[in-house]
Amino acid sequence: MTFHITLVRAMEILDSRSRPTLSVTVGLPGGFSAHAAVPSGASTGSQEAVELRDNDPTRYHGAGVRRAIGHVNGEIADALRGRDFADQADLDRTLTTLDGTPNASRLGANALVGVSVATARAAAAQAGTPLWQYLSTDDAPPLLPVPHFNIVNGGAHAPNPLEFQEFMVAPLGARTVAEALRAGSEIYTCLRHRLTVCGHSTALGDEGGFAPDVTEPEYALRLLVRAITDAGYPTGPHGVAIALDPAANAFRQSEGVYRVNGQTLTSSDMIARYRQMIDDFPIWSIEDGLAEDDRTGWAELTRTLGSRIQLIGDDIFVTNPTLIAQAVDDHIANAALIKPNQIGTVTETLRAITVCQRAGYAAMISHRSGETDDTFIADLAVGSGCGQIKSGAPARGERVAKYNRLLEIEYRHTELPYGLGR
Ligand code: 2PG
Ligand code: MG
Repeated sequence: MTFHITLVRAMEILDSRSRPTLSVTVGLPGGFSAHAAVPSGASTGSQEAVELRDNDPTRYHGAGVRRAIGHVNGEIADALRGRDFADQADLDRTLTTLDGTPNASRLGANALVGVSVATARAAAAQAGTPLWQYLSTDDAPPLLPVPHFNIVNGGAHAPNPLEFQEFMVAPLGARTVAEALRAGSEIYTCLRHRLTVCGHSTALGDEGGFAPDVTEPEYALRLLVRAITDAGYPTGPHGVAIALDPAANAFRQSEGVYRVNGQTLTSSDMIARYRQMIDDFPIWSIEDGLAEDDRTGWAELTRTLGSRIQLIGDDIFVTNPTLIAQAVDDHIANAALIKPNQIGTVTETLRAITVCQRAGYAAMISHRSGETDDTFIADLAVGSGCGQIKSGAPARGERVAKYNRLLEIEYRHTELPYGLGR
């Protein structure tokens, strides 16, 4: 699918946390132009591709992105405009070669991913292909993914004392995206009611989930189970299951030592705690249960719980195909979180998913805690056939935009199956 680029342009816009980010426009002949807006994380892995910020304290407290924008409008536009590309991989190779660093630190991963995603969208439009189809590979057939709704927020995403970052509900038993969204919304509403009844705040965290002033993760899990049953859904693999992202980097004290709810815990203590949680609650997936530098703990976690639940690596893998392949060799985790801006281009993102699929690892497509109304990850989830997506609560425009895009794809392409696909 060859294409010729006529226009590359970026401007500074705001994300959902009121921080600047890039909106990139790419134009192709025949009036085919498309935009992409770039997300931004708060709980980041140390090996993520570099998000370029201006660090100019006189604008946006240093968070401006004019340097990255300058790179798009200058060096990147000069290299791409007027050129033909054989396909997305060709374009992305040009971008990473131009940057010349292993972690996109010269031009900025925020600059590269914006150009890469906007080009994918424009090229798909020019070819008359839905974006999800443009992104599909030979490794898995397209599939409508199971949404994971983050309805209780803690950690780096909320000012409450809860160390665990994300408590998600996943309607595994739903038959369609529409059914799953309805379940997520009804449970969210029941949780709001339950929090009010219990005297907790219904303030929201960065991903639209509630951020009650609770500290004990088990207490939050009890609230979730109550909300699921209040909404009339069975819990578990045939109903609504729970997925956690403790994001353990953030409550790691030192290597292999963690602090949760006032207790100091070793990696083995954490694993025992997770095992008890799995026994007591309908948990089907845990992401970043241990910190990225705790590889011994991760191996033990995988040996102990890997046959019972999904164990996702986020901060430890940062969507990096090489790091995922290394983890497969080391028997660490059995799934990876996939965030395009952690690695920098669409092609590298697809490669990370392919590494997972060929190794028998699952993959979950993910938003960032700082988001825009961009819906690229919905198409990526469908096209890659990975069967799972998380985009925050079933509330707040920037979260719901992705879920609504899934609904639209489902409505237009009734032939697409829904589910985990495994
Ligand atoms: C995570 C993400 C998204 P952030 O840890 O999985 O939920 O958070 O974007 O802050 O890294
Ligand atoms: Mg995470």
